[in-house]
Amino acid sequence: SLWHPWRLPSTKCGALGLAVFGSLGPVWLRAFFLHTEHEQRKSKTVTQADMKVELLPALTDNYMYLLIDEETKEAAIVDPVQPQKVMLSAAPGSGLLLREMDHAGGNEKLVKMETGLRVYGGDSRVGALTQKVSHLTTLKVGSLNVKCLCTPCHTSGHICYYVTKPNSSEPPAVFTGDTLFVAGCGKFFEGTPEEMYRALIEILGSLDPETRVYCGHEYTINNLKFARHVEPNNASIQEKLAWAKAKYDSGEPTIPSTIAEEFTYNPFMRVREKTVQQHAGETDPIRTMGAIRKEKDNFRVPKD
Ligand SMILES: N[C@@H](CCC(=O)N[C@@H](CS)C(=O)NCC(=O)O)C(=O)O
Ligand SMILES: *[C@@H]1O[C@H](CO)[C@@H](O)[C@H](O)[C@H]1NC(C)=O
Ligand SMILES: *[C@@H]1O[C@H](CO)[C@@H](O)[C@H](O)[C@H]1NC(C)=O
Ligand SMILES: [Zn+2]
Repeated sequence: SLWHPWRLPSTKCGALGLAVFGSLGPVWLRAFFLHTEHEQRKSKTVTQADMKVELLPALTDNYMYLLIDEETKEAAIVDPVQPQKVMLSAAPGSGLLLREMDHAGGNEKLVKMETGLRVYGGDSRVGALTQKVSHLTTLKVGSLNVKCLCTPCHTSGHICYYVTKPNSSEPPAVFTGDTLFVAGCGKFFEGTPEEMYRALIEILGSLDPETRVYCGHEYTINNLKFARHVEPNNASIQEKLAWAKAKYDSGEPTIPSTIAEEFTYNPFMRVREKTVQQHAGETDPIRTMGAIRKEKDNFRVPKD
């Protein structure tokens, strides 16, 4: 093929993607994550028949992702917040393709490393952006289809990336950056409760319920403590919190979850439930969204 897109969803500044586009034709790179010693947080690989997702913890609580199409070995990097942890090397005629990117700043570094690297995103503020995408723009990573979903609110140009393999019986994946977290959502830095309602309930909430959710930060425990505060009697929340604490204690990621699961414990996905509305003192889902976000902004997370 003429070019190899690597796309990345990103967190803070909208989503990003990368492709390698050599001036003399496609440049194939081998991409891998550098696993440094004594890392507190473990990496993880989720392998399906048709796609592989590698999670690499970065900074304090971020995640970077490598999305690999098993059929063609093309890949994309999502949210390369710490580009120095993504290794790219020329791999003529072979192997893994790599792409890399970061929480904005990393993009410039990568593009400097590899001229021709393409960066996709929904926001002109994204560093080294080479192609701006919009709602329902489709991209390909090898044989995988990627659909861009505009979910403005945390930032006005935020994009989530929904990845499917045509005719596959395996679940899709969605990279949700700082829009949807496990059991939580991003702060409304540049948006409104209406926008987050549209993002979480109407857009992400209508994806295949089995879709794997890969988010931008490991905030699961704190999010579940807030969820428990909102719905103290909900067993789904208690169970997930106990599970998340066990994962945390062994240094393992709590990612991915699924869209269906999020509807059982994420208060921001549950704003249509009476229990959540009653906690907020509201009867309207969008007003409930605004009220619980405001409450979480000031929530003091209990020790346990
Ligand atoms: N450092 C704080 C929050 C940092 C923060 O504001 N993170 C942004 C994403 S870059 C956010 O949207 N957090 C969601 C929240 O706190 O509920 C934490 O660990 O919870
Ligand atoms: C998916 O399956 C349909 C019918 O089985 C076929 O026509 C189509 O070409 C397939 N698409 C891909 C991308 O394999
Ligand atoms: C807890 O959440 C579940 C969804 O997992 C819901 O069906 C149930 O009604 C909730 N329980 C309470 C007590 O709110
Ligand atoms: Zn963030």
